[in-house]
Amino acid sequence: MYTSDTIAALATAPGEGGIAIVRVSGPRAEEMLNRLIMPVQLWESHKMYYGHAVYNGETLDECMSVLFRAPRSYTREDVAEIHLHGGSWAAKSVLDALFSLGVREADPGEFTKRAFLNGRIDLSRAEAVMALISAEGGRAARAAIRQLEGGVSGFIKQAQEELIGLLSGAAAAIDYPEEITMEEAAADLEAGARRLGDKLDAACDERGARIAEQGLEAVLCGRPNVGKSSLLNALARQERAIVTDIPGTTRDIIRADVLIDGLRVHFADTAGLRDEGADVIERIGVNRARQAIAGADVVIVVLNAAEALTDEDRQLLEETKNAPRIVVLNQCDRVMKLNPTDFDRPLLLSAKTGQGLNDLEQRVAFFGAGAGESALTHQRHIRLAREAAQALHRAADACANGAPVDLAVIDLQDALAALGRVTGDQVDEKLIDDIFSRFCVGK
Ligand SMILES: Nc1nc2c(ncn2[C@@H]2O[C@H](COP(=O)(O)OP(=O)(O)OP(=O)(O)O)[C@@H](O)[C@H]2O)c(=O)[nH]1
Ligand SMILES: [Mg+2]
Repeated sequence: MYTSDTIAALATAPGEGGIAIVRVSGPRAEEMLNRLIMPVQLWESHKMYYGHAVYNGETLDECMSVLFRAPRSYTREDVAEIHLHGGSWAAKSVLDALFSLGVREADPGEFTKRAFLNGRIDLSRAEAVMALISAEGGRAARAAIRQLEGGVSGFIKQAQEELIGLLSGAAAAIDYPEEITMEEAAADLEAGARRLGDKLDAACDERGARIAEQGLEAVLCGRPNVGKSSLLNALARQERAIVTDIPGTTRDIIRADVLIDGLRVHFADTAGLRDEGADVIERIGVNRARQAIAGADVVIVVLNAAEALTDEDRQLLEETKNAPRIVVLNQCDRVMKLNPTDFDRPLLLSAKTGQGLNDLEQRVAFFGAGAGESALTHQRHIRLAREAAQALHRAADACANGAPVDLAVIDLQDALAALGRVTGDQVDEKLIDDIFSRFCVGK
């Protein structure tokens, strides 16, 4: 067990709140309860006791206290929690009392760091704790919870096992040349390394990770007056953008964030695309619109169903034909001039009546489907998994080019070391400190 002193910190968010929890971890946790909590208890593990926090004869607060005896605690050390009334005064005075009794103030992330050093969680789970604290959308939280439950560790462990299998196959060929020929060994190694490299590459889908963590960028575009701003307002359920019947109303990019089935979608309304008749400001807006289209995860091409196609419409359809896109025939509450069969899976919609709005949301969400569900979502994991995949592909290439198996073995060992760094089987202290210092105090 990692030996340590006794630390304490506020475990709940600072400021006003229903309760404030002071957490103590280390060999002196029980002693601290005995010194501060009245009446004195036998402190049966995992049981809440009612009492008062008293120090130097002064009652600091009424409280509920609990002792989690090692190893059945968050850090695997003895952990005491004192639940006080919210607001900062009671918690601060209890913490001050603890510090004056020789308990040290915890560093950011130190509780979780102890959990890691005592082997209760691995590094990827520790990072998940941090991701969960800062997760915003439902999907980011789910990815973090999956990581916390060991989904990432499980995946990496399985990859490590496959790698060890490949390594022992190669070792067998080197040690027992009469049992297995080098050609056979090289062929097996090549196939196995390639397969595992591809699998790791697939798990490093950065787009999926980014969408799960930061949300999906959806850009509304089209020529002036087709109803882009009306559509943005309908999606946002509030009047974000100015709507008029004057072409060229929107100049700047207007954003609205919407949560669709737990996926955060950032909708952007843009200036109507036209080359002629636009003043300087509108032309700048049109340039911004083009940039937004280029960077979008999904482009929503808005057409006016009640008017015939114009050259601008045709140009936009041509420009976006290879992009992830949805073609919307808006204003379908009016007499239709456009024929839906002329378009690729068009969506009939009316920003005015709301018809088709749900379908649009579902179609948009589809572009984020699966994002972060199976993939690695953490930048550090992605970097290491990619490093491992590259080493595996190098090993496969070496085998394919007839290089000796020993050479491929070196690459396989590199891959194994990279995977080991994901879960912390092989980590240096600096990295551990870096990771835990990004936590907040009390976690
Ligand atoms: N009947 C009907 N009118 C609509 C619909 N959507 C928009 N409009 C009208 O069309 C006009 C233009 O709407 P906007 O939302 O400002 O169009 P826009 O594409 O943002 O236009 P620009 O900002 O100029 O590029 C307004 O008068 C809207 O009320 C719709 O679905 N049905
Ligand atoms: Mg507009």
